[in-house]
Amino acid sequence: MKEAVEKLVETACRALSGLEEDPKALDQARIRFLGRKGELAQLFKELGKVPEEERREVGRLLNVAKLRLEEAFSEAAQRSRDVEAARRESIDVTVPGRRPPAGRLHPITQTATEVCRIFNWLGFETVEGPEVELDYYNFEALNIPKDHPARDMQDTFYISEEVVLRTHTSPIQVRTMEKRKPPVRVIAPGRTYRRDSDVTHTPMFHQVEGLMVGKGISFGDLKGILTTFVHQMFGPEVGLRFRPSFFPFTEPSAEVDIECVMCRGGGCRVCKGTGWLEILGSGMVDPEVYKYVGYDPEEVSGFAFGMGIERIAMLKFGIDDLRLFFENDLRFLEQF
Ligand code: 2NM
Repeated sequence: MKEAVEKLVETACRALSGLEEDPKALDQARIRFLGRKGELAQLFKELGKVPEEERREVGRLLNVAKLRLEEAFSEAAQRSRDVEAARRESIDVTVPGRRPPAGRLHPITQTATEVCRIFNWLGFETVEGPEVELDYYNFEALNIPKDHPARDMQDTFYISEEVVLRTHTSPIQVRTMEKRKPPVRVIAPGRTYRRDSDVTHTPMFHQVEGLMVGKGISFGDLKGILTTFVHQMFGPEVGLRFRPSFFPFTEPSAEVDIECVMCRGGGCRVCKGTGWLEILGSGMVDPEVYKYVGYDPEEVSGFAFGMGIERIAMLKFGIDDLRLFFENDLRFLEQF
């Protein structure tokens, strides 16, 4: 009897191998060995004929054999399902691939890049400079007098008596003029810093400034270049106006307003009912500045301008809160 049990397990295991390719044969083999009238059930029936003293031991062996066979068949059935699934699986090469998650440029970077792209197209070269700047380049050489409010500790981050965080990107233009002989045509983007923090001001913000100096450059050139810029940036239908202003480093100076991009000039909350939005400052470079950089004001003339990138980006994308640019909330940034 013991030999019969062992033999049954052996035969069943041998019969099983290779059957995963053939689910029907596997099912038949399961019925043959484990079925209600199968070979194992037959042996259980014969347990009654086993002599009393061996019956316990043979019974135990039969139960072990049953567990082993059930396990072997259940594993074979799983292998059979795996083979079937693998057979079914085929690759549709026409299905579009999954996109790997990709980052993007910050809206401020996008806007600064777009402004520079337009001026590059107009022949301006992009130049950069240090954010930690000498008082000389940030104020002195720009004709900003010692008692000017911009120089106040209240408005400027001082590193030391002579060193500041630049409050505008104009020092880049001064450094450029110092290094190069006219004609120069440059655009200077970058971070700028002022001790200011409220709903409409952040202590760090971005500017792009431009400079064009050479023989016979006039206020007409300033108007032409800035008009072309506005039409490229906001659309050819957008009107603009030049309004007299004052900067220590330009004379005459003008601020440029564009028709409100929200209400198209009709008057709304964004333009405070005026129909106009201020977008940049400009002017003819003051002869005083040329003295600092070794240019002869009798020989050359030129214009300069500056704009805040956050403001341009808010108008271009219709954003009403400056602080969104600095929170780095992906729900905001993913929209650009
Ligand atoms: C502005 C407005 C007007 C400006 C002037 C210069 C330099 F260096 F040539 F003198 N750079 N940038 C300038 C002129 C900047 O920003 C509102």
